[in-house]
Amino acid sequence: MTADTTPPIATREHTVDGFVREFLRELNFGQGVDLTRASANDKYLAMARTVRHYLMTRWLSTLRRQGQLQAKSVAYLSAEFLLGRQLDNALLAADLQDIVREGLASLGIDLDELREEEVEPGLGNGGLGRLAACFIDSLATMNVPCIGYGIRYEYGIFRQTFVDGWQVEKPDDWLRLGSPWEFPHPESAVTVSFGGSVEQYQDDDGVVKRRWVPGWSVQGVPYNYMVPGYENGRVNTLRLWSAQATRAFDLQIFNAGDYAEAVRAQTFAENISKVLYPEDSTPQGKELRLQQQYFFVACSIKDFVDQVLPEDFDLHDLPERIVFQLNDTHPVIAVPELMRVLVDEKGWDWADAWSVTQRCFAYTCHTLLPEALEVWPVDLLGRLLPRHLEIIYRINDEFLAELREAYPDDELRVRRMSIIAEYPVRAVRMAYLATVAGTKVNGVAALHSQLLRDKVLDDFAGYWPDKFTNVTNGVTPRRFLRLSNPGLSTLVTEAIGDGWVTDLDQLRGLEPLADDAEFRRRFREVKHANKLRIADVLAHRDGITVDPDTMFDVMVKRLHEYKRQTLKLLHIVSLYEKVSTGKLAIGDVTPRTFAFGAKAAPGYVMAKQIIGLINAVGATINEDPALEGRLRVAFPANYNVTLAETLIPAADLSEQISLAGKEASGTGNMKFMLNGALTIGTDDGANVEIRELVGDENFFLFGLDEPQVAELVDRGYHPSAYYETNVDLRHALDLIASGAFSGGDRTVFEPIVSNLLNEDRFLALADFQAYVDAQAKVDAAYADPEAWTRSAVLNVARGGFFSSDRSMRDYIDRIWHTPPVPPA
Ligand code: T68
Repeated sequence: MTADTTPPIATREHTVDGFVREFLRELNFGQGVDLTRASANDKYLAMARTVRHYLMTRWLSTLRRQGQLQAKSVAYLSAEFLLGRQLDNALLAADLQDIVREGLASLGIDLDELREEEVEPGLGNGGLGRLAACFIDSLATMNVPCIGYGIRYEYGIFRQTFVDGWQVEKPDDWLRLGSPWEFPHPESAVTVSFGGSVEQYQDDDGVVKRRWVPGWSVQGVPYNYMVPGYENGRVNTLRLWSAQATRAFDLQIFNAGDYAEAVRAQTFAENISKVLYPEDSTPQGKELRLQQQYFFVACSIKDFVDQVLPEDFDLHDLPERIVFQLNDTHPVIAVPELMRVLVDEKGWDWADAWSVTQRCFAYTCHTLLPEALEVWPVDLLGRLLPRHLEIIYRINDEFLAELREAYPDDELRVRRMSIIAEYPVRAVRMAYLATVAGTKVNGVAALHSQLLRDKVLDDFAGYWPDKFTNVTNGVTPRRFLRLSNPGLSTLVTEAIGDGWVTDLDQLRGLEPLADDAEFRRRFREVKHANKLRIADVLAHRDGITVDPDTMFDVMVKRLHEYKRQTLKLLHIVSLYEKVSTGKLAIGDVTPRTFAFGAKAAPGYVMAKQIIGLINAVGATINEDPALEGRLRVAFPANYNVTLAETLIPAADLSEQISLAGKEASGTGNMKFMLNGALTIGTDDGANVEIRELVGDENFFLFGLDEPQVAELVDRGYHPSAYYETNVDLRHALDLIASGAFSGGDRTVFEPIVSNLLNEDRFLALADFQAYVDAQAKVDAAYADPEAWTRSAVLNVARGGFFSSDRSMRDYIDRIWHTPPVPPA
């Protein structure tokens, strides 16, 4: 018998007493306070650290096993991970919810109160960042090796406040009270360089080569986060990088006696990971942003090659060991970086390096808006990353040569496909670089992928038809059903067992219950309880009162013209106008609470105007005694993941009303469906698939479809024609223009009105009547609670497809080919 030399890993006692002992130890020895003097934050931190201990054994053994097996992994490269609060998810994964609640209660502490202490890490703007968080949750739950790589922003997405109804941004200093979920590893810091120049030299064999002589460097310090699978013993890793000044840099300047300059240099370096750019879908082309992008991918590649892989690993086998998934174009500079590492640092020849690189990357596109496709002017890129620009030029030269062979008589096409744009300035088109370098390119919903192939990247799809694929987005059922909607979770589990938590297709088992009156009664009871819950949150968090006996009509998403919050607003204003002029009896209005949640990018003037208008209309309606109990607008500030978790389960109606052909997918739409809301929506993004699954009779479709939009725009769109011919629309717009919502001042919202009348890029006026008609159908349907509930139950039952576990299966089958690795 050979002795087992593997060192043991500590475990924890899964009992109430065991937990209490650990908790008190953390409180006393970790926080340095005793229970009687502990603040809520002390208790929260101690509890969080105790909970993470319970996941530690699994984390260490996951890492150990991966070290032994060297199984193929996914490296998910994303500038954003919008994680949301961590505590509940950790409790769920470790199956500790009851133990912790009971243990804390025995000490006179209420778990729910401590949960409120957690500040969510808002390290993302919206859908793209939240998708990344759902994906890593699913991979851990499905036992797939994955490492998430991103940036540890010191300030996440800004905290939104309203002053007189206008958005005012406040910094999100989420780290202020301590961050118990992260594990810093300064000893594993890596160095990343920028600037300088490229020089020619001869290697030992006399071959002329080029190499980068950088101008300055920073350090990337890794902070590790646990990504626990659901009750499966696996804990994957999310590694976020924080920028710091290099010690060498510091010392040099310190030694030169310039203390102030040394401190300035330090601040300069730390700026790189200081703040998340709050622009969603509109890249600004700022130098600091490119610094962030290069910073985190260079850290990640270095980390993977030098620290994760075993020392003797042959990099020719890299494509068998890793796939770098590019979450949009933000990490695409990783492509020339890997080439630089292989060619310049490892001394490979170009063709070998390109062959390996091409097999290591895959690219997900998240947009259709032309203005959202990132391009970097060559001036800027060449100044910051001169060697990378050379490498990009060479990739492009070889690609264009290949194209000229394929299309000898079509130089126009060759130029269209160039990675380098010539106009308005010479610039690198990052989406093209990603498409050329990736094994696969995917869109995020069926319609989106189709439009990518047919419109945005049509030349590429013609050249490489097999490169293009679709993976429809999904959301994690752990966070967005099991945790966020305990009432519905319990009801579902009682009906079909709890297998749905990891196999969401099992929700199909609920279909027959849509016809069961008792089940429907209980379903309504849950919805009502969820409304009471959000009413309580809104009262305490925002001082907003809402009536749980009204229909909850909810539109939550980033404020963007293409998403058409204005269309929703026109509907509300029109209703208000009709009631206040007596054209519509208040008794005939379905009582509704219109809930909004939306942040506008700080520099997006029109979006901020629209926020002002929503609040102004809301104030007018909410103050009107005639509308009391009938119409109400609730616009809580600072919509974030935490608020979503209570608001979505309370919704009756989900607003998904973007102009067809503009929303890549949407994921909020899926969360609403799974929580039993009916959708009013256009034929856009994943709405198309939602409607196919749930059936026309359980979905309120309206508006132009994508081909109709294209045709109308081609013909020449004139919004004023709709204003002139549609009385209701005219009255609504006139009411806004009259100053009725701005104390009589006609100038305040004039830009919105004139934009709609003269430009209306997203065809809100064209879809207005169809939208109002669909809302009338909503009213009629809601008037029959039994039929409505039946539809709501069917929405839940048919929503299983939208689990991010399914998305992950699709990525694995179509792109990654990374089999699961079950625990030992
Ligand atoms: C969203 N994109 C899509 N972008 O709009 C949405 N952009 O349809 C889709 O469901 C979601 O991605 C997930 O695929 C974004 O969220 C950004 O947040 C973003 C951030 C920085 C720069 C550009």
